[in-house]
Amino acid sequence: MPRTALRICPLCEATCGLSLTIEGSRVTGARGDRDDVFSSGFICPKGASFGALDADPDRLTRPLVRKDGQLQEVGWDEAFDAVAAGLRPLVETYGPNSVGVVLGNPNVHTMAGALYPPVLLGALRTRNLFTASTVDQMPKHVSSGLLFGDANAIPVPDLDRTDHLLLLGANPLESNGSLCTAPDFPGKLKALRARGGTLTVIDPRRTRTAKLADRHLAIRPGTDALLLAALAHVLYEEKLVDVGPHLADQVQGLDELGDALREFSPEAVAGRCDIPAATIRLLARELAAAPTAAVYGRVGSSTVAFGTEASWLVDVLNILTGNLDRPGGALFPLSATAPTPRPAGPGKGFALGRWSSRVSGHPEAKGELPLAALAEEIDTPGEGAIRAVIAIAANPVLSAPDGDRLDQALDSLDFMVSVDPYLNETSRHAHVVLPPPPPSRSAHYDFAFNTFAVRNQARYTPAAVPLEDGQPDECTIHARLVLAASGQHGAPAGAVDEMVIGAALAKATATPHSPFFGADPERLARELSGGTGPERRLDMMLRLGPYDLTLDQLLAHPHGIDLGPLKPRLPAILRTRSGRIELLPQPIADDLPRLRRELDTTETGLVLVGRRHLRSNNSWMHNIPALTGGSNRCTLQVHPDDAAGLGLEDGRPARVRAAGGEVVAPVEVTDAVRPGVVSLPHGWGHDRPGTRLGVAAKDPGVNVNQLLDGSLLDPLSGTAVLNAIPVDVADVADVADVADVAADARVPS
Ligand SMILES: Nc1nc2c(c(=O)[nH]1)N[C@H]1C(S)=C(S)[C@@H](COP(=O)(O)OP(=O)(O)OC[C@H]3O[C@@H](n4cnc5c(=O)[nH]c(N)nc54)[C@H](O)[C@@H]3O)O[C@H]1N2
Ligand SMILES: Nc1nc2c(c(=O)[nH]1)N[C@H]1C(S)=C(S)[C@@H](COP(=O)(O)OP(=O)(O)OC[C@H]3O[C@@H](n4cnc5c(=O)[nH]c(N)nc54)[C@H](O)[C@@H]3O)O[C@H]1N2
Ligand code: SF4
Ligand SMILES: [Mo]
Repeated sequence: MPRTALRICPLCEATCGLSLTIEGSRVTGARGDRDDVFSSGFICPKGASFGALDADPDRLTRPLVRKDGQLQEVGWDEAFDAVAAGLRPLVETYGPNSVGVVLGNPNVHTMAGALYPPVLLGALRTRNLFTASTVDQMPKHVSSGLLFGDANAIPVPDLDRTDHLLLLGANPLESNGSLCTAPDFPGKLKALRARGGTLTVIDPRRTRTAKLADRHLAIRPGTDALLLAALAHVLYEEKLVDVGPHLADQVQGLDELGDALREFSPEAVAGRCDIPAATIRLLARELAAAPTAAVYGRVGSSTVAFGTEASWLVDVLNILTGNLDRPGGALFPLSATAPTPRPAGPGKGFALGRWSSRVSGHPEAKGELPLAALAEEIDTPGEGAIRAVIAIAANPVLSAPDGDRLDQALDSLDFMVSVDPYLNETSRHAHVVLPPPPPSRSAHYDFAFNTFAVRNQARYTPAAVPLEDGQPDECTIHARLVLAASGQHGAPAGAVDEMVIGAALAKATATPHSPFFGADPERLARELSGGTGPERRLDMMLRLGPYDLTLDQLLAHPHGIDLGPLKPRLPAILRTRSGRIELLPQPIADDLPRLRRELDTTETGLVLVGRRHLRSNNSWMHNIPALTGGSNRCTLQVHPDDAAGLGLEDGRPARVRAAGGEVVAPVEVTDAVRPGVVSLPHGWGHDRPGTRLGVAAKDPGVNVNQLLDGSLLDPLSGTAVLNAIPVDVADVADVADVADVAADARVPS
């Protein structure tokens, strides 16, 4: 008899509730859970393919250990023996920095990824931490750190209540939203328009989101910071700045900011952005006049040379129009596992560049070094070089700049361990691969995404299908990895959770504003409920959190507990040294001359931008037949005028060349991209030997990130520039040595 079980979808940031149909141990269907307090039944094609993804026959089911050069299946004890034997001598001989830790995107989609990497890093004490943030949202962390003193305090647009949304470099109709967790983002945008609100989309491509908007402006890629600076300029010039009574005492630097933006008039930026000055003025006036409004920018305004400036200006505009921290504007969510807010007052502030990378001297941001610098930190010999890598849910060979160099660098390591369900472009280099079970067999709670959710709520779904005999869940894998990496190999996995619980409760009971101040930590530990270590930790975090919830309450409400719409949270959220919002932070002021120089740039050559497809997710969903094919293809989109000018034809292969290399991809002529811009999606290039991705390898596509050499970064955040890349494009017939180019670029036959 089929049964049903609930499972929060881990496949994108929208965190929809799914209702799975299960026959035996197999997921045979997935529907939206209509009773889910947050998603109310919404589902997308990826969620609907949960069963196929869960049962992908290419998923690894047993650990692999390299023996005589070959990866071979072994038992779990042997795998962890190999991890300890591989890592410990390197740490002991060369020190903690000889181990690089690489954390990829799915860590924010698993409980294990939230609960254990911090413990691993605490135990290892390496400064060589690289994550997907530096190919994604690090500019936002840096701007929040500087403005609010807390890199994780990221305001989200109040989608359900706003009257006006200015959206830059995001395509939620395909991505389903990011740093703004909102199941049915498309429906929320339609509802905004239906209630008379205004949606403006700034994107060099006419995306599905742009088609839904009142107004679409096809900006020249890489120039959002200029546009936003001009919007702020108009607010000052036309005396439209009004931070509102709620922020009046909380903002410092208003006058200084006005001075700093003086040169960025609409007339000065119009040519560069390719948006008329009159339109920019209109946008600014509308933003100021709207009863409530929110400015929201994502990947296309983040992974660019001025990513931190643009991210900062997004919030600056929300502040200048009085929309920060008020309903309908941009608000800070309060998740159920956030520590109880401390009383308002000055904090430690946010520091950048407390250390630097060894080879290029890139400053750290939020304790991380740029993922773009991982290859050079491995392949540049000398004291402090990385000799071992722990990669968890990461595929940087495809997601980071210059995959070929990284491919070779990873191959040269003394030791590498991957926690990954697939043998793919990155994990194929590992000496040990530790595969987590499929998602139906993992419990789920969204520690990360609930801090970006447009409505406060808490939902927990236990594993829908029991684990197979002997298969550890991903939390246990992480815990054993922590022990093996830190010289405690052989200790019981549960010891890690109990250690964390002990430390957290000791701290809480000694913290005056904690609800547990003065209590006995050992008694509190005994009172925690939950059948596993991670459940006990979740229970503890809920109890220590702002809503006084417990795991048992979540279990009693399988469709979730609604905690209401977002509420104002200032000033308690501020951790700046001044205790106020620091509108013009020094590192940004120091970087503004670089943005001013951009006003004089006249470069108008062809540039490349990325794109996402609804039925895809970064580099790891090309192996599911239901999610591939159709329009989900690795094509080079080119505007008809450019195609004509360059002699490109729809369907024919074109060679794209840039600083880091070249690739050959089929041309798709479409006026959805603006002239002067071409677009390739990322996460493709599944044709390297030694992988086990049978479906993906049949239509491998090319790795767009091979076009990058890793040297182009947003300097404040260390984030790789992935959009607005200068390229040249030619029909392959026009390229001198076609055969060589084709072989290099591994054109699909
Ligand atoms: N050119 C260009 N490059 C980009 C981007 C772009 O827009 N343009 N986007 C960037 C962005 S925003 C991001 S976030 C990065 C993403 O890049 P990565 O962080 O490398 O993430 P993915 O490509 O999603 O690869 C995820 C890996 O995790 C594995 N995995 C999947 N599920 C699980 C699980 O449950 N547990 C574990 N342990 N592993 C799992 C997959 O098999 C895969 O190996 O790519 C970036 N790269
Ligand atoms: N279906 C699907 N969903 C996903 C993912 C996926 O791969 N597929 N990945 C997930 C991840 S890791 C993330 S971070 C989120 C990202 O979610 P989004 O930020 O919504 O990402 P994209 O869909 O890449 O949208 C970026 C948009 O920026 C535009 N753009 C490029 N350059 C510029 C520029 O200079 N200025 C402006 N204004 N726009 C520009 C691009 O044309 C593109 O439409 O999506 C998540 N959800
Ligand atoms: S929108 Fe995201 S969370 Fe919702 S079903 Fe689709 S992939 Fe899953
Ligand atoms: Mo991302």
